[in-house]
Amino acid sequence: MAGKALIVIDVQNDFCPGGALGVADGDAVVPAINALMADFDHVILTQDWHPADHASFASQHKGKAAYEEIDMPYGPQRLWPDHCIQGSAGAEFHPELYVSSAELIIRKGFRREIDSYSAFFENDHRTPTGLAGYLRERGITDLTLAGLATDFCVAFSAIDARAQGFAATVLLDASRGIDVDGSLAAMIARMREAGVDLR
Ligand code: VGL
Ligand code: ZN
Repeated sequence: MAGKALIVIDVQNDFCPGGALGVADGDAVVPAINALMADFDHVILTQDWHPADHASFASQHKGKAAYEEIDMPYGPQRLWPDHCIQGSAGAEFHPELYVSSAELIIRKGFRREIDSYSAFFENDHRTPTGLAGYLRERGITDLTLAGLATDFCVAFSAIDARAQGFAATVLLDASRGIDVDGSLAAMIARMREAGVDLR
């Protein structure tokens, strides 16, 4: 198991029911993910971590509403309700998640002008988070991903994992999607094309 890591994506209060960007049934992933942790030598968490004036927030764009898509210098960007603001209760991990099992917590989306869905690259698909280097240096080759949301941060992380040469499995039962404009089906198809093992 030395070469295998569990990557837990954004299991934070704001993505759980009642949160600012609550994913339906999002909190249901917590017991499944906690149980999985014991099977892995490496557990890594990601944490969406935005400044209060982040450019992915609809509130920063006059006349735009949440869930609309706009063009940013780095490409299309969907707009969201304000969520996962640095230091806020909404940005904290779900209180029942076994956070202490994690050897690394990777924060993303902390630069005002660019969003970051993937655990590997910001949304320009070029600026690395450092995760690939961390995994390579530690001899980790096989990734299992689960968390929130299936069709955004989980999917982009899994697709980038494949592009970076890692084996990637996504556990759909331990993930939940947002599903805006058919995004869940579209991203499941894109993951499959990228060689992600969907279970
Ligand atoms: C996410 C939308 C905005 C996610 C993060 O974790 O999937 N989705 N920020
Ligand atoms: Zn976000």
